[in-house]
Amino acid sequence: MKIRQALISLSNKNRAREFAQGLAAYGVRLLSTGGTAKMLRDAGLEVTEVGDYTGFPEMLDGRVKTLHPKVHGGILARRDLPEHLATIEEHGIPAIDLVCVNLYPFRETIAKPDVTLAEAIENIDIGGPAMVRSAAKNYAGVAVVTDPEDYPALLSEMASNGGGLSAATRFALAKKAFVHTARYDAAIANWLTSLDESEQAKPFPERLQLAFDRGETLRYGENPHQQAAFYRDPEPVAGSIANYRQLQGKELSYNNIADADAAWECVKTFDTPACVIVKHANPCGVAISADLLSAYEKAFQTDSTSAFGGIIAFNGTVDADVIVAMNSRKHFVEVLLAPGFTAAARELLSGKQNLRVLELPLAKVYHDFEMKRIGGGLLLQTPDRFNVQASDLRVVSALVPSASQIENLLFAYRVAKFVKSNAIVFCGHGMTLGVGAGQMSRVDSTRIAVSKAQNACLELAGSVVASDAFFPFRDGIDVLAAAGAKAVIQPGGSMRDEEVIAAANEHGLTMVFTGARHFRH
Ligand code: 93A
Repeated sequence: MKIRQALISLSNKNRAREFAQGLAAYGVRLLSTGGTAKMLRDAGLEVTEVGDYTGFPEMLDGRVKTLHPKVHGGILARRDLPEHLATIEEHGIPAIDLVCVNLYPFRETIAKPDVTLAEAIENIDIGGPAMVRSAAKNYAGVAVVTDPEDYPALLSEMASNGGGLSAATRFALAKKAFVHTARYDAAIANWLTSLDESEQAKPFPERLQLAFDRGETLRYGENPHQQAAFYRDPEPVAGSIANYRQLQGKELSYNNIADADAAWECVKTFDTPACVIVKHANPCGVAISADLLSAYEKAFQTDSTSAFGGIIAFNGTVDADVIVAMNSRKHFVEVLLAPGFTAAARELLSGKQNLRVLELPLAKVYHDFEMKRIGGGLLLQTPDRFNVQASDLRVVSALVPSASQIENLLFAYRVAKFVKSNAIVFCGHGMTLGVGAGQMSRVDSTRIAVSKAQNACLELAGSVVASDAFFPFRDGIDVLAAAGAKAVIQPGGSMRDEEVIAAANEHGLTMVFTGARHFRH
């Protein structure tokens, strides 16, 4: 289908000049609204203004520009129905074969801190979505372009296709167009319903905008009999797992992505070189060190059995030494992720074709909310942004922690944040020594953490321990003291804090409270 006439009406005019020039080069006649027409004319293109075309000027401060039968008739007429073609002919309506529109910037407008309701209302585009929807409905005969990113590919398709676009391309454009208008309307509805009686936008969660892009269909979900897909944020925040670039390896599975996310969020929290090994969403080895190689060696040591088939994340550029160390341990890894890999590391990795290697930019930016699907709805919450600092600590025991104990306590508590509750994490020398995760009782988590350290032949004498929530009884303290721990970090706040602190003093432990817990379910 050769494109003869196009209507271009854009708020975001980026790259529009090149696109219009490309269209004009194929002999396409250009129609445009005021601002867009001026921009194109200034670029030396021949353009007809919609007002001149319809015989009606733009009116009501631009509220009515393109809402006219000569526009919508030209878009909506079915090209395969002789009656339709006769009707537009009778009314002197030429067909419009391509519609290139993007809408008034409603989202950008409401993002401004001092936005008024009146300003937001004026930024509700009416004519633009009408044209987009008309053209998308009639994709059988019309191409609808809503994304400037698509301009170059469309021009090159026209070049190889006699100035036309294929049916498959038009259908793909139509799907994208309906996503565009649906999201636009959702933004309006969400924002308006978030306003209270005095027209002030209420904070989260009322102000939430739920909108995701359908991304990859995954082979299956957590289990092979479950279907799954990855829906992405329209603009994933910097530093999120959704920004990965897969350098090699098999297709990512649902569990791979979930675990990679857990590992990535954990490794992101550290400012020094760090390595995190995750298995079933729980860290089974975390370490910080002077370099990534020794961070890896320490993290692997924590629980080499569980590390098998794990996901490994680094917060720096991975070099060949790290890969050699992994190879020498015959460490089978599902996914390896880092902000960068040296050429030599890439070379070594290319020998392991199945290993999934992801490169993604590191940034300490966090998403705006988390959600969990439950029967009949969604539970939403802001993320756990608490990242313990030395100034948060309150010493509650008779003994005061040393500087090195404080460093290890902070490390342990930062790791505990990423361990499923109940979480007990033994640490020393900037590494995890034993991790107890996901138990229904805290004392069981403590016992598991101790036995894991013993299995790995790791010394717990002098270690520090983090607990993601308060100890409800002294029993956990008795277990960790018997194992050799010397310092404990926990939020505090139990009815039996007195009893727990007394137990710490009795065992010669130092204990600090953080004041904020890290439940993770
Ligand atoms: O106010 S509108 O809803 N009424 C219309 O009839 C109309 N037609 C196109 N807004 C309308 N547009 C929008 O104008 C387009 O969606 C586009 O965002 C903008 C382009 O205007 P200009 O070319 O004057 O910069």
